[in-house]
Amino acid sequence: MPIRELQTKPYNDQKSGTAGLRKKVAVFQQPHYLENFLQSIFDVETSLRGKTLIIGGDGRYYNREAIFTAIAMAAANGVAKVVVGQGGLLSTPAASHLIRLRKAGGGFLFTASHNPAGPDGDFGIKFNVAGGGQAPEGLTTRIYEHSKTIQRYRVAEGANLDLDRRGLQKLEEMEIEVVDCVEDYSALMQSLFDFDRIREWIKKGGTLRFDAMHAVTGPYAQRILVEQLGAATNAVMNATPLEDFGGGHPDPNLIYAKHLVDLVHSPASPDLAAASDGDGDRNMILGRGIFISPGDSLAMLAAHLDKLPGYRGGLKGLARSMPTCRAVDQVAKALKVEFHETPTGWKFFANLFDAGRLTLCGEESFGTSSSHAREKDGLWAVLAWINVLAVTGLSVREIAEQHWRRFGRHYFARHDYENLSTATAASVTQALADANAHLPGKTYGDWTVTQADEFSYHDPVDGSIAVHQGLRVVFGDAARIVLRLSGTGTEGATLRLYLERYEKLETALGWETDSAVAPLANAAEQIVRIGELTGRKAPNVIT
Ligand code: G16
Repeated sequence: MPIRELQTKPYNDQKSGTAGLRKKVAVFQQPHYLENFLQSIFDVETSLRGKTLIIGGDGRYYNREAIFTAIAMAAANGVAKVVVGQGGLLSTPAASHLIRLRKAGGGFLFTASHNPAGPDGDFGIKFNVAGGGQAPEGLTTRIYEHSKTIQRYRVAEGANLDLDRRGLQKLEEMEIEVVDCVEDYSALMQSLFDFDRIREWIKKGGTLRFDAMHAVTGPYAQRILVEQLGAATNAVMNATPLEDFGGGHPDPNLIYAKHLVDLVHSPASPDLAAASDGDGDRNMILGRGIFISPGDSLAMLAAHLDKLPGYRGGLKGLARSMPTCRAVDQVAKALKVEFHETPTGWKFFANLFDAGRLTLCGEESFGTSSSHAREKDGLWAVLAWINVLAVTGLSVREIAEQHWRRFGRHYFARHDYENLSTATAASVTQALADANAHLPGKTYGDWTVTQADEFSYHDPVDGSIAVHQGLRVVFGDAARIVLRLSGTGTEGATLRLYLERYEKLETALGWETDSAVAPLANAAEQIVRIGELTGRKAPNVIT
């Protein structure tokens, strides 16, 4: 099996977004497209030579082909060992954990997250570095620059690998270990949560429903929730990962997991219902008759985390991405712990974790996680909630209501305008950027603008600065409007408008989110004129 050096030409479009390179499957299927990107990584991140590389994916269409290519290229580029999930499966948090556990030089995670899969769907790759987190911006920029000049790539030809057989295989000088995708991750969860207490809670009648949405978390949820914790066999739905995710859209939110919303509003509701996404890093939490928004989930977990075994030492710090509602800020203040507001993108939390300044963080895009990994972790959040229910003996609704009475309530909604032309999307952000200087002091309904600017982030650990991280119009603590461009879409541009309203009045705590944020949506329209500039009457998706 010779190692060959093959000629290639650059594609010039391999710039990583919020979480790696995401494109239509057909784009990845172009000759040498994947090879170019992988070779760019090997050429730039030379420290992978002689190290272990973790490889896995969410099981979507093209996963296996991509993994074979990545392994053959790793062998030709001096990687000492590849650890790959059986069948090519590894959830994103499990892969992040394996990178840390095996002290690997990095990992390739083949996923386009919650984006639909199949021949006409999306594919993607995240490159995670030693330490388990996503490659920082400086590194992805260097990889992109290199990909624009690449002329050749290296590959070991004629490999005959079996991804379904656990154990050791060899390719050239490189060792390949196929591992059970759940085992190490489940051991980590057992070290963080009180499995005995949860088992007892389930035995006494606590009920669960977890939707794996035919994506990667099926085997994880089946093993942990059903086999290890004793949940009923029907507690895990859609547990078999499929190449097209069963034709569904594994984005755990009020639109794509509406059946769970309907379930919790029916007499058949379990005590806790939850879902995760394509690669297992997102989560949605529901209780009987109630949906817990991601910002609330973060704040509520922060308030209860020290009751869970892995966190008894207390919290080192809390953080959220800028557009995420400010509920957790209140908890940080009450607990007197360090607090950080970062740009969108999980990679910004990694430095804080590594520096020991962060224990728990989250994002409005249904992401929550802790210092146990360097990625957000869907099943972790679900287990944390179950553990909180088991320890407190309260229901999801009781926990939420108790929290709102103590801290007040942040109503939050995100309006997405998808598939706009780049020029149209830019005209909207420009309109707000132009208006910003004149906004402070202006009044909209009950609210007066106290600050209007573009968010930039100064990393307190390495001193790097990230600019252009979203526009915000702040009405003191009472409300906020945020506008930014998505970095994960694969078709046209997506604008996200985030609306947040804070109420402390007891009478206001049971409002419907839609009506609570409606006056803010009107204010946003007056300020930014999205309808007029995009020609859209309404957003495509509201979550
Ligand atoms: C990725 C990132 C997240 C980010 C999300 C939304 O999530 O890992 O940190 O919050 O994208 O990004 P955007 O608003 O730019 O579309 P995932 O689950 O898609 O990997």
